[in-house]
Amino acid sequence: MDCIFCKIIAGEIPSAKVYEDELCFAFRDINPQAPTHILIVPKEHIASADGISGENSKYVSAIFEAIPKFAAAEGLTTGYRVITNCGEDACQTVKHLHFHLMGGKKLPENMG
Ligand code: DGP
Repeated sequence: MDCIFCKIIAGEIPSAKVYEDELCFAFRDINPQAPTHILIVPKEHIASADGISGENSKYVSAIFEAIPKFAAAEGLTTGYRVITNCGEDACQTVKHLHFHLMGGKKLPENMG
């Protein structure tokens, strides 16, 4: 499958890795929108939030269990934002489910 995030997980494309376990992989966004901008992805290819089901939701649980640990490690004591873009209207550019963890500054209130 020609998926850039699958290639990052496999180590075929370099990334600034933050964390990895058997279910999820986290790395720094190549085009950061905030001082901390980490992408957390499931190790199984799921195309978007629209593909989450009872069969694969363990990946999403693992990601959301890891997020507070990343936030603490990054010193995001005054808050952070977690978003996922799903599909064309949300401008999803990489078709592998990913959650953006952003913080380290006051983020804009308006999200579109
Ligand atoms: P989205 O619009 O939600 O699909 O965001 C995709 C994000 O992925 C975007 O913020 C840039 C990031 N990205 C794309 N290609 C690469 C890459 O090769 N390496 C890294 N680290 N990030 C990437």
